[in-house]
Amino acid sequence: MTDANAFERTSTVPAPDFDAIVIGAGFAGLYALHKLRDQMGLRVQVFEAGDGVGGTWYWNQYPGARCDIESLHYSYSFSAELQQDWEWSEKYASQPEILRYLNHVADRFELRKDIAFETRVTSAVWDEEGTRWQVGTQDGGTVTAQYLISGAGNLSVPKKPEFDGIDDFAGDVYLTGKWPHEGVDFTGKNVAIIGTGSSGIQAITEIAKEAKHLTVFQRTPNYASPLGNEPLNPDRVREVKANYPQVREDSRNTRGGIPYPDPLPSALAVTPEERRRVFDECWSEGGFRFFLGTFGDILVDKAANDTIAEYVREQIRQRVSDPTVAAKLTPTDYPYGTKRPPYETSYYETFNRDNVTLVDVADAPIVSVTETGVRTTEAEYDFDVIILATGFDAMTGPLLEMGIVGRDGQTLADKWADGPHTYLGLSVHGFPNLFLITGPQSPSVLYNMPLAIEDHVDFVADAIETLKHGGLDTIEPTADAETGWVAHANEIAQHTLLPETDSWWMGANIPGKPRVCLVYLGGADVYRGICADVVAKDYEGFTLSAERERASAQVG
Ligand code: NA7
Repeated sequence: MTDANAFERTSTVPAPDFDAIVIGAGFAGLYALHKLRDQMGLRVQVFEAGDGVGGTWYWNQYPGARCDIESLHYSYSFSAELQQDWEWSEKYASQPEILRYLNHVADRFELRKDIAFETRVTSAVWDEEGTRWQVGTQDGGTVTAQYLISGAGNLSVPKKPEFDGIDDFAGDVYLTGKWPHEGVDFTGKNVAIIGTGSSGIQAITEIAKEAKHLTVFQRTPNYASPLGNEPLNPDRVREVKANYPQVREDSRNTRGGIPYPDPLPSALAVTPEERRRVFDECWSEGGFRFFLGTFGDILVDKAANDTIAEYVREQIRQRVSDPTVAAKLTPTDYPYGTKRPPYETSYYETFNRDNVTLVDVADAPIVSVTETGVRTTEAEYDFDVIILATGFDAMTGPLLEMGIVGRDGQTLADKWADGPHTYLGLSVHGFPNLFLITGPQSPSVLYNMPLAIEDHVDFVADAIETLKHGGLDTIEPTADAETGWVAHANEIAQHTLLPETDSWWMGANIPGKPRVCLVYLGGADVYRGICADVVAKDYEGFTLSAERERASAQVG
């Protein structure tokens, strides 16, 4: 049963083609389709640019790709049966295993039939009279829907290669974020990789084992800490599965959506011995424990941050045999955790291998790619293969690529010319019935993504249900609510150490991109409380109205 039929009986304006169009078939799009179609009876169409489901995990098939939140937590919670049935093999699942999981979800909930694959959305224009979105796709088609839900992802538009001459290179060029699905054989090859963020660090460790020689071009060293991956302990799996509802609730009540104990308040309030004990414990636990679990002031107090930064530096120096290489790999000029921390497995030891060379391009930048390799201001290098692990136009990139146009012909690109303006990181004034799943200025990438996604999709579903029950058809944040949210998100960011560091969190990895914190830093638990309060106060900050009814009354 859909509300379209009911609408047709009372209106002279024909119903839109769909109740909702969902963009993307990754974690967000798959759950949005299931929720809206199977639990609410809406007519939903998903558009997906790839030829399979998986989103991030479909595109990022580079060697070494894996999640860095424990698989038992980095998974959907919406189906008790699914979370009981699915068996993860490792503490942190590899990309192929996560992709298998998402394919299983697509099959299990019969999602594929409503997904148009290899169909990229190229325009989405709000039709004021029809009170609907007109969505155009690459193949020239146009369909309409009352609601437009972006599940296009936060890290789905790779940064454009910014090296002159890259098209002249005679060998092969690969982007980690658009890796060939048939894989790449590096045996006997002279390989270059540019970039040492999370993707680069994962790829370097694996490719070094296969390539004849691997040259790593590093502009900024990172504070990587151990992932601590291992086969999943069956006792641990049994324990989590026996308590999953509680585990999920506990997760949602933490800052990052992972059920780790709270950090101690301050690194400066304990003795150096106690501090080291805490760092040692979290370092050996692995993964996000080290970022989230030590002390509550490391991201707000430079002196506190210095203690954890120095701890990581010490670890790097111990693990890299050549002191000159160790020094290059050691970050010194920005605080720990102000770039998204990567997690590693033998990354630093990789630089002890004879077939790996580190080239520091901070002082001698890459000038161009030549026919045979890479030229820096100091030297020329020859390669068979160049890999770009240079990151993404994160958070806003995917949304600004889709040609979204709201009321009065205003483009999202114009509206966001100085950075994103959202309410709750989920909606935009002037763009009614548009929902951004894990959009900019929501906790998004700092909240365990599958849970962040479920929360947002559930919020959207409740909002649609509320409209339906009230005989209403549009929801849009007020200009004031949006201004207030942007100010609130920015104010929280200003109280942290993040704004000073060049990172993709700040939009500072893309030349010309406005420097604004793209992530809500108040914590997932706080954010969830705010959203619940908004709903409890009858969608405070939103205007809910019956625009289509008004339009058809005018037509009539
Ligand atoms: P990141 O974290 O943005 O890392 C990109 C890396 O590429 C980083 O080391 C950059 O150095 C480097 N880079 C980018 N452009 C250049 C140029 N022009 N020259 C040299 N080096 C360059 O992207 P990832 O894909 O690794 O990770 C993204 C997220 O995916 C990650 O944070 C997780 O959330 C999952 P820079 O630091 O800018 O000096």
